[in-house]
Amino acid sequence: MISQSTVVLVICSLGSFVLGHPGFMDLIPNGHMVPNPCPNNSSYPWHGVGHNNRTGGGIANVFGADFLTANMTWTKAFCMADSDIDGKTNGFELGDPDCKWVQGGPPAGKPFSHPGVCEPMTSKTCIAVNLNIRCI
Ligand SMILES: *[C@@H]1O[C@H](CO)[C@@H](O)[C@H](O)[C@H]1NC(C)=O
Ligand SMILES: *[C@@H]1O[C@H](CO)[C@@H](O)[C@H](O)[C@H]1NC(C)=O
Ligand SMILES: *[C@@H]1O[C@H](CO)[C@@H](O)[C@H](O)[C@H]1NC(C)=O
Ligand SMILES: *[C@@H]1O[C@H](CO)[C@@H](O)[C@H](O)[C@H]1NC(C)=O
Ligand SMILES: [Ca+2]
Repeated sequence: MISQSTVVLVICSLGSFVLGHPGFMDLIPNGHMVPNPCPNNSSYPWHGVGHNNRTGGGIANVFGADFLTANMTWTKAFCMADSDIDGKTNGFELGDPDCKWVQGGPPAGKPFSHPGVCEPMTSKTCIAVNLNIRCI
């Protein structure tokens, strides 16, 4: 028999979903220090990398959706993709431009920008891509 607390635990685990979760941040290069491209609170990293606001929760952003498609694995294809269609690959934005990073190892460089928020945010293309992004 499945206890009520087990059910609650499972639901909570599903609720934490994509990349707001410390475990998920370890699955991408520089996952704990992705820069916040928003004008307000720009000194706080965007810990919910796969989400629409920097603290995470809710539905996935474009990068979070691609992360799920890649089975939460930093594959060459996922690294080379440009999830937020701002002309920079996910690997470039996260400091792994040559897609060499292996989980647990040091990334080639520092994170450059956000792979799930099209930048510059004020450009016409980006405003359309970033419709669900919330600056907080
Ligand atoms: C961030 O997004 C989540 C999911 O939509 C929401 O629950 C949370 O309230 C948002 N945070 C803020 C500060 O708006
Ligand atoms: C993800 O896993 C599914 C099911 O095992 C598999 O069919 C699919 O090819 C995998 N995708 C990638 C990108 O590895
Ligand atoms: C954060 O900045 C965005 C974009 O300038 C603005 O729309 C939003 O209202 C700001 N949020 C807060 C809480 O100041
Ligand atoms: C900045 O973040 C802090 C801490 O999360 C929050 O209390 C504050 O309201 C935020 N300010 C803006 C302008 O979003
Ligand atoms: Ca990009």
